Amino acid sequence: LRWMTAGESHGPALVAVLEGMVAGVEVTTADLGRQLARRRLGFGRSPRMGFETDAVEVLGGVRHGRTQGGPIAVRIDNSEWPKWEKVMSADPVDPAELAELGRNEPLTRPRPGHADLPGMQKYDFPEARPVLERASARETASRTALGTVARAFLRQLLGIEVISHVVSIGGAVAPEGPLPGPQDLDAIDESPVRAFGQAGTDAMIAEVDAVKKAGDTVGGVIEVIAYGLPPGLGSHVHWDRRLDSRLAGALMGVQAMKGVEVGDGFTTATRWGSQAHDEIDRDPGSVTGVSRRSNRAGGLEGGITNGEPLRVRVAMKPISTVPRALSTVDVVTGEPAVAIHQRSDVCAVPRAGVVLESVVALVLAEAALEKFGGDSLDETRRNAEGYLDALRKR
Ligand code: EPS
Repeated sequence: LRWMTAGESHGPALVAVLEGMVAGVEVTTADLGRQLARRRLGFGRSPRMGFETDAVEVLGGVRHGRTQGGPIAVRIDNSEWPKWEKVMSADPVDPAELAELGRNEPLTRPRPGHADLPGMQKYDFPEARPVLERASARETASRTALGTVARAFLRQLLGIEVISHVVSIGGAVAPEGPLPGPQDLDAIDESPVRAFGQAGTDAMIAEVDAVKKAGDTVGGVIEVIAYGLPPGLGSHVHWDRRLDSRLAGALMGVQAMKGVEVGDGFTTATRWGSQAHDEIDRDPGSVTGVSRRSNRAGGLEGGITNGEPLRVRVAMKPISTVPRALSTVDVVTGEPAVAIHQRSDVCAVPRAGVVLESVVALVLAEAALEKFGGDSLDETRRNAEGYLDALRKR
C-alpha cells in the first residue's frame, strides 16, 4: 500500500492517491466527508476551520461505492482559493499586479519551531511563503481522506476499529481510568477537547482558555488505540518490518508531532522487568489459546501485534504561530524582529487525533495486506480467516 499527497494550504485543492488497496471495499464520498468533518472539530481551532468546509471528491478507484483495485484519487477543494488565486497561481503573474496584493507581502520573519527558516535555507527561498504552504497542517486533510479507505478496509476485513482520545493538553491531564473502546468514540467526539470523561474535558478546556487569554499556544498528548487486530502483523526479522518502527515513522510524519510512545513506553523504562511485561495465561476462549494479564506493551512484542489492543501515544508541540509573537531575525534586514503571526489555532490537539487515527489505519492496512495478500476484500478475508483457523488449531 502506498499513499502520496500534493497541494498547498492556499492552493486550489489538495490531492491524494492511495495505491494498492484491494477491490470490493465499501466506501462512499460521504464516509470521507464524515472523517474530514471530525478533523475540523475541537476547542481552540483556527477561525479558518469554521468556514473551510472540505468539499471532497473521489476522482478514481471507486465505483458505485466500492473500491476497484486501482489507485484511489481524491481531491479536497480549498474554499479560500478565490482569495489566493494570484498569490498561489501555478502560472506566472504580472509582478506589478502581485505587488498590490497585501497577501503577497514577503514573509521574512521566520517563526521559531516552524519549518520556515530551515525550509528557506534548504530550498533557497527568500521568504517563507513557499515553505509554510506545504508545511501547513492543512495537508492532513488528504491523509484523513485516504485513511478513511484504510479504516473501511480494516473494519470490513476483521472488524478492526481505530479510535483516539486526548490524554493531556499542556499541564491538564485526564485522570487515569479505563481505556475507551470503539463504543466510546461518539462521546469522545462530543467532548470539545476530545477527552474521554468529564474531569479531563473540564481541565483541558480551562487550560486552552488560559492559554488563549495569554496570547499563547499549547500542545498535548494523544492516544490512538486499535481494537480487533489479529496477532502476527509486522515482523521481528528486520528493522523496517517492525510494526512499531513503521507506526512511529508514520506518526512522526504528521505535522507538529515530536514524540511517539508504544504502550507504556517511557514509563516501562522506569520499571523493573517483573513489573514491565505482560504475563501470559492459558485462555481457551482466545484465538491463540492464551491471554495477557496486562497490556503494558501496547499490543506489540518484537514489532509484531500480539492480539491485544494496539496502543500508541503521540506528543504534539504547541503551534509555532504564537500570537504573542516570538523573537526572530528578519532574513532581509538581518535585524532582530518579531516572528510572523496571522491567525492560528490556539490548540490543534483535539483535531490532530483524527489525523493520527487515519495514519495508524493506513499503516495497519498496509501490514494486513502484507500478511494476508489478495486482490479483493473477499480473498484477503479468506486468507485472514484461514490463518486465524490455523492459529486456533495449533
Ligand atoms: C495552518 C494554519 C491555518 C489552519 C490550517 C493550518 O490556516 P490559515 O493560515 O489559512 O489560517 O487553519 O489548517 C487548515 C486549513 C486545515 O484544514 O487543517 C498551518 O499553519 O499549518
